[in-house]
Amino acid sequence: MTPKLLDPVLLQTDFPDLRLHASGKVRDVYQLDDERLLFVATDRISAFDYVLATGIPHKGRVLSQISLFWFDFLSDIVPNHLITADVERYPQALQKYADQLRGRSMLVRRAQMFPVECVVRGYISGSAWKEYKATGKVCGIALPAGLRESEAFPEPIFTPSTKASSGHDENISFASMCEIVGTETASTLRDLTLRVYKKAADYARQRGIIIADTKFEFGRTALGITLADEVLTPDSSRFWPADKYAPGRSQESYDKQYVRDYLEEIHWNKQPPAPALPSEVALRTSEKYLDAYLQVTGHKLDV
Ligand code: Q0T
Repeated sequence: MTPKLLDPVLLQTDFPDLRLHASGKVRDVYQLDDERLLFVATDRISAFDYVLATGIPHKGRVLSQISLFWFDFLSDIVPNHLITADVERYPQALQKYADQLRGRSMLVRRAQMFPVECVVRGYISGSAWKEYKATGKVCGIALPAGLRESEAFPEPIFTPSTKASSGHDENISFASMCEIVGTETASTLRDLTLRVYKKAADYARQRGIIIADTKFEFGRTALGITLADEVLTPDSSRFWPADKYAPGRSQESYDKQYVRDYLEEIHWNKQPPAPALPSEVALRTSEKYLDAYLQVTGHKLDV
């Protein structure tokens, strides 16, 4: 076994002279100028809504490289915000941070973001399963009776959401989305979301991964409606290993199952501060992320 314990883990970016644009649970976004942002994926991991004290070796690189793969794979359907992920081509002012940035960052076009999350679901899980059990519908969409948990929908469904003031996503109807972004834009975003999901999910299924659902964010750039943010990663999607799939029960998460199992085992009350992970849990989780990269792309990520 390789000495993975010694692999450096990045929990916090440190770019004292850059202007922070947005900081998420696991990613930091910097504003370079009016046209360009720098996206940096750290090795942070969240579970049960909190960032844990322990990082996952290679996670930031895996997520960045998975997004890059999909941007290229989907570029015949929709333009995306990527300018380059080649650090040597970043502006001079970033070169002193090249070692921190390599493999885990992207220079992207700044977009006027639409204030909606474009969620598509091929399989019924999570909040959609709860809503279906209670009402027989998901986001106002009528569905056949008798669906079992984790079953495929007859067709993938578009279930947009907005960031509620609580910070949690709130599901909205397509009609509400039309009021927020306009009917024409809403229709275009829905159609793009479904086309992108179908192409990616068909491909992933052939490679042994079920993409149960995923979330896209779009914005407007000089290229028109542009796919932004991270794309079809385990953090923005539910990836299920196809060989373990069976409807009628919840599915194990491809990437975070060891982490969730550990946190349940220690009876963490799911209030801050979030605990650290034992190194074997972090290392097994790291291997799952590396596996996800291999399974999606067909290539090993250099470690
Ligand atoms: C954004 C302008 O990624 C986000 O937060 C994580 C820290 C959400 N977010 C995206 C933007 C993007 C993108 N992607 C873009 N291309 N242009 N803003 C802002 N916040």
